[in-house]
Amino acid sequence: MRSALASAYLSLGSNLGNRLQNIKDAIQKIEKSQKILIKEVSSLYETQPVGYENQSWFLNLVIKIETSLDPFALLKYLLAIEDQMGRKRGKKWGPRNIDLDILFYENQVLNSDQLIIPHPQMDKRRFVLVGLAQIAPQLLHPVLKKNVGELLEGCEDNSIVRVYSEKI
Ligand code: PH2
Ligand code: MG
Ligand code: MG
Repeated sequence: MRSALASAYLSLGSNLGNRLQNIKDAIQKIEKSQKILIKEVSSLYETQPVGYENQSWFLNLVIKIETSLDPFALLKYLLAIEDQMGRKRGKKWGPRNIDLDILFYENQVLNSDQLIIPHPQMDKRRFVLVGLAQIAPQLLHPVLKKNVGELLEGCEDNSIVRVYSEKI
């Protein structure tokens, strides 16, 4: 018997180098895994940097996946893609050619040194919530007990998020 697949949502971002190609390459590498299926892809957004403002604008999108990997194995796979793509780890919240973050994994709540799920900043980041609300407005945040649409409505981050292309 095949074991059940888990649904998860990932945030992809890039603000260094060829941003569009970086996002495309990352999606291709994610798709290559036998253990991950991409189910939905949001529009691609161009977004004002949040946290550390003195850097280039990002391209961001959100994808829904199904996977047989547990959260830690998924994280390991995503970090390996970042490494393969030559990601240099510099300033926290600073420029990066590719960033692959786990937003949700089923309705699991996980607090470890390596990985926090749901992503601890997601409700404070318009660039995450806009893409996520596009593909999963009803999805419930298991800690905040609000759905993604409600989180977006209540989001105090007013940084600019504009559609860059409807389809990647
Ligand atoms: N990522 C960060 C910090 N700030 N701002 C935008 N607009 N998009 C990002 O992906 C982003 C950010 C750290 O991961
Ligand atoms: Mg990040
Ligand atoms: Mg990251």
